[in-house]
Amino acid sequence: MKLHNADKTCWNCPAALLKGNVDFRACGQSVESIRDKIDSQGLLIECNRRSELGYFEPTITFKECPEWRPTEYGYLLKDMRVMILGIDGYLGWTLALKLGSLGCKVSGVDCFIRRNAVKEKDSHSIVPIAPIEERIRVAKEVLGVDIAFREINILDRERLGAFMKEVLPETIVHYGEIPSAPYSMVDCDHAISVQHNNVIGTLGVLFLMKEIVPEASLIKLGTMGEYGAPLTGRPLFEGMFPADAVLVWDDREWSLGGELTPRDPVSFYHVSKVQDTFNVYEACKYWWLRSYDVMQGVIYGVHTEEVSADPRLRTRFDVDEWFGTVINRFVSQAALGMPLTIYGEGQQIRGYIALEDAMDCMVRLISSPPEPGQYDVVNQVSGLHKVRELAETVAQVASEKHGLTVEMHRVENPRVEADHHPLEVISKKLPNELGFQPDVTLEEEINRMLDLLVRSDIMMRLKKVEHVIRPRTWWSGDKREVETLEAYLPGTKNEGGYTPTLHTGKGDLLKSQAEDTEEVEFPKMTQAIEHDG
Ligand code: USQ
Repeated sequence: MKLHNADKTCWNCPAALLKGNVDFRACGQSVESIRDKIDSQGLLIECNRRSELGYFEPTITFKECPEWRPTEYGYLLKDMRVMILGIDGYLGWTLALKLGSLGCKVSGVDCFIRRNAVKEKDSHSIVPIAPIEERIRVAKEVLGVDIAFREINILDRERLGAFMKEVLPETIVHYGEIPSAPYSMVDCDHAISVQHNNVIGTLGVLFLMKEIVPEASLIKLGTMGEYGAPLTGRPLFEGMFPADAVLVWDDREWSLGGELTPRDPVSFYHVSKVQDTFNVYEACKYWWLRSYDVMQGVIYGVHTEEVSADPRLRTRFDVDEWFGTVINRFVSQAALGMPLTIYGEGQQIRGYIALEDAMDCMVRLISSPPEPGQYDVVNQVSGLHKVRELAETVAQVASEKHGLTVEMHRVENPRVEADHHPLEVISKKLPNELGFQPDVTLEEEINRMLDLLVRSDIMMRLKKVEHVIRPRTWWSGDKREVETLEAYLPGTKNEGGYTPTLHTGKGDLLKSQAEDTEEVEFPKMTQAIEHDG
């Protein structure tokens, strides 16, 4: 199988020093006009990894370049220096271990906002996590992975900038945000702290990248929640309208191709992500930074090969009303014997993705940097589900695999969100352009979570946070526990109704793979570890 990024060239490589000859970041020209110029006059660059090449044309492909090596995620730059902002979090830690195992040079910062905000809720990670120094030590011991860590708040630009200068990252993964809709709706102070940390933090990162590592790519975590769920049923494209989209009004017609699509966020937290979108988009335009903005579906699960390799390597797992995402919460409610809290009618549809699949997507994005000046968006989802259906699936797995009896509670919805609504999502770039195929089924991951949660030591930790699971944070500002509207047993409701559509273009993917049968051998994981250590 041909790897998805085999034909990308120096043009996409963070080691290419484009500014050596033409500083087109400052010239205000479009990518197209620059490309024309390159085609007609030629463009010479330097490579900061292969100085022996001197000045040359940026036409060497990843497949041809010895600095890029094949992996199951595509060609990956050898020893790629990746900095993770928010490395102590649910996603940051998991990705650090995966990248380290693949031979990347991983660095990261965190200021433990997440640990502290969960404490504020009188909760803790259900899966115990050690202090970061200990986690890093175990990562070295078990996986042979080195992680360079600094305790830095991303708002502290001086210290973050100094660390960037020291590491010179070739990719920056930005997970360093406060990731909770309910937390941002607690009161004015919480809303301000979420927006300040997320929006101002990201803006500062963009300025630092411009100054210190303009060739690095920024993989920025957004959320599918930026789009909302338009009641018209308009498809949720990947950030921008496709070339053939048109606006028709008053007997006239305009192309919408390439314009950012409308956003309709569902909390002050989601608004912070929308604001980030615009700031990142502008930075790519003004300074030729390059970024993938990742519109991730609601994440769930506990497993990747690396975090499951040793109990001390596990990532955090939250189930409280602020930081627990819905599937993780339902599974823990089932394990505890608590009724599952379905908000409102439970007909809300969202995009979801398992932790392991999300990490797979991230490695692919890291391995395939955008071009200078390119702002691109991917919708990172593997399935669309109604909340009520999720509850049914959790109940089914809990009963069949663990003999648990589960009860459903439809409760008052503390949020302001549409209940019955259509949803059509486009998610084609990851499968078609980056070779991603989801590997984890909902049932499989629910089962893995239950296996972990029913262990006596974990169950003890879960029981301690029982009192913070049922929601009491209302979008109205009220603070009172939601009331049950209806209690019922799984399998007793007639589902039916609207079926959402997820366009992945898998058919196209299978076709293009069938056409290209080149064989590639992947280096073994242990080789990568040896290489790193
Ligand atoms: N819901 C229930 N019962 C619950 C919890 C949630 O019915 O006990 C419903 C909500 O009303 C909502 C849906 O489930 O319609 C999803 O809720 P969620 O809290 O799992 O996800 P959401 O708020 O949409 O976004 C969440 C976090 C946000 C984070 C995002 C992570 O609030 O902080 O960024 O998931 S990501 O996975 O990247 O989208």
